[in-house]
Amino acid sequence: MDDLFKPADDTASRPLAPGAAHMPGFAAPLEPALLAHIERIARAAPFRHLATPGGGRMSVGMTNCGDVGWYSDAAGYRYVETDPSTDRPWPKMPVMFLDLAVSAAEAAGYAGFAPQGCLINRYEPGARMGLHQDRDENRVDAPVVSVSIGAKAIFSFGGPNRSDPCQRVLLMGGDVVVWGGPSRLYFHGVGAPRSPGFGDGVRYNLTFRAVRLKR
Ligand code: MD3
Ligand code: FE
Repeated sequence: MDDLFKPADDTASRPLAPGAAHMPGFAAPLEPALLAHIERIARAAPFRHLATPGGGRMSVGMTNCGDVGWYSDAAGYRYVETDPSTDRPWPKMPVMFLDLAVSAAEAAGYAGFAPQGCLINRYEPGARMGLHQDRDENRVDAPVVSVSIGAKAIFSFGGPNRSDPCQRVLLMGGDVVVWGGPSRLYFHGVGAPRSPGFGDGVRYNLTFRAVRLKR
């Protein structure tokens, strides 16, 4: 039981919810390189504001890299192997992205994570993501690894039911969150509070996902 007397460690992972871990600063040294990859990926597969099945337009700009990418239009939410805007495969997932996701998952207790896709979200000032579940992966056995880059944001997460009370956590650039196990289908969202300190600067979020395509 060595762990009992370990000193507090600011870089340690914190349990957020059952099966979920917040790892403050886990990716901080990589932020500039991650940003350079994002900019390169976006030249081949530009950020776009996807249409929702209900006729809305997402305020978050999105693109993907890897073998599968998340997409939404009037036909619904799904993963696709080619970018519908270019009919070309999504840009290859950088080795640095994959290494980061796999090592974060392993540090959180999910050995063997093998994501096929990375959704890249871009939050410009005022962008937000309403409360939702990540269900389109068709793989509740694998975690989602989330990497925050750039501006900070308030992240809200509740429980398995939309009406469950929400907790809030401040995510900074360089933070990683791994969501798996019982928390994998928890409702969550990203707010854009109007208070000072929020809404200036662009935030990116990478989410790494293991996906089983519905054919
Ligand atoms: C909680 N993106 O793209 S992932 C998304 O900051 C999304 O852009 C967030 O939610 C963002 O779908 C960060 C956070 C996340 C992902 C999966 C979860 C939180 C989760 C699964 C269960 C509970
Ligand atoms: Fe989500």
